[in-house]
Amino acid sequence: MSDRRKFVKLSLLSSIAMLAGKRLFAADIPAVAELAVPAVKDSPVVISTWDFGKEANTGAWEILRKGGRALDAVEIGVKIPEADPHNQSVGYGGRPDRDGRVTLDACIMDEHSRCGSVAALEHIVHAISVARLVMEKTPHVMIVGDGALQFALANGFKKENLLTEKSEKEWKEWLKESKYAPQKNIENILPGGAKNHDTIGMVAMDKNGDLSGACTTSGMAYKMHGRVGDSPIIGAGLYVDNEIGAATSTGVGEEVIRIVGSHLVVELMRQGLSPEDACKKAVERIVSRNPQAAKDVQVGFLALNKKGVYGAYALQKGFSYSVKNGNTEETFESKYFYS
Ligand code: SD4
Repeated sequence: MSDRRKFVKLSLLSSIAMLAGKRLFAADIPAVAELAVPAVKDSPVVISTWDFGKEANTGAWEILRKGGRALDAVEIGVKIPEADPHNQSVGYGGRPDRDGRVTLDACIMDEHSRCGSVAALEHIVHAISVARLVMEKTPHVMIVGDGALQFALANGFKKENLLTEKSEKEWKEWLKESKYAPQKNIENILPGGAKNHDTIGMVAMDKNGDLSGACTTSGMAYKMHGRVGDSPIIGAGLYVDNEIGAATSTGVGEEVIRIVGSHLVVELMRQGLSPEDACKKAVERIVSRNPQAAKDVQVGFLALNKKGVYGAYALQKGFSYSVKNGNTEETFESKYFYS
């Protein structure tokens, strides 16, 4: 752990102790999972996948710092990369499937275990907001494909072309070989060597100590039409249990779905593991179940517990995550399994 990170962790633990009315000495610091404080009231925090999570966190923080709800924060936060045409893995500008169609997957979950999801949604920039409406306005959890589009249009969303010139050009280049070949930590090497990650997964805790999460993506570039990854699947790409913590994932969704990854991470935290250790165990589960595939792809988990402690772990080097709270705004490199 870097000195900076140790310092942040120590500051966080000191704040927890202060909130609990105790003075903290280095020798007294218990293992994070043993802390007896139920939630860090007044200490909001937001964490999200990858370096571009930093910008999304800034949006979320605007809600959190004013005492707003984590659910609103994560929705506002992930809408930033969704609207960014330069981000070619989320929302507008996302890379298409192999038929040249941009299809989006997204889900959202709140502190009451309410959740909503859309998959294979076309023509709507803010898939996350459609997912939230599924949660709030329907008796269902998940709506896919044409049904999701119809639902969005009926609720006032605008139909748009999400395929930008840049993404279209790259897709046409890809068509020359038409090779769907997930690569280590990159998932697909694109013409010109550009990287093809990634999804934004975000989890946050608000002033009241309540947790929510959101996850949104255009999925794996050049996937088969109709392919759905982990990101919109509650329990796979995202899970929130307001008593315990929240987790989200990124990388090759098929590997995450097989172990119902984010739910597994939360359940491991319930058993007392720290967020980082829970993420590590989930990664190890992927390796033990499918060692052949695990060697050649990237999966990263990110988790936040009810005490405001966060952590991550990935299969391969290269997974980063961004954190924002009252003390810090930083991007960290995750630890990883294959050195
Ligand atoms: C998916 N997990 O569709 C997403 C994509 C992703 O790195 O995160 N790529 O499988």
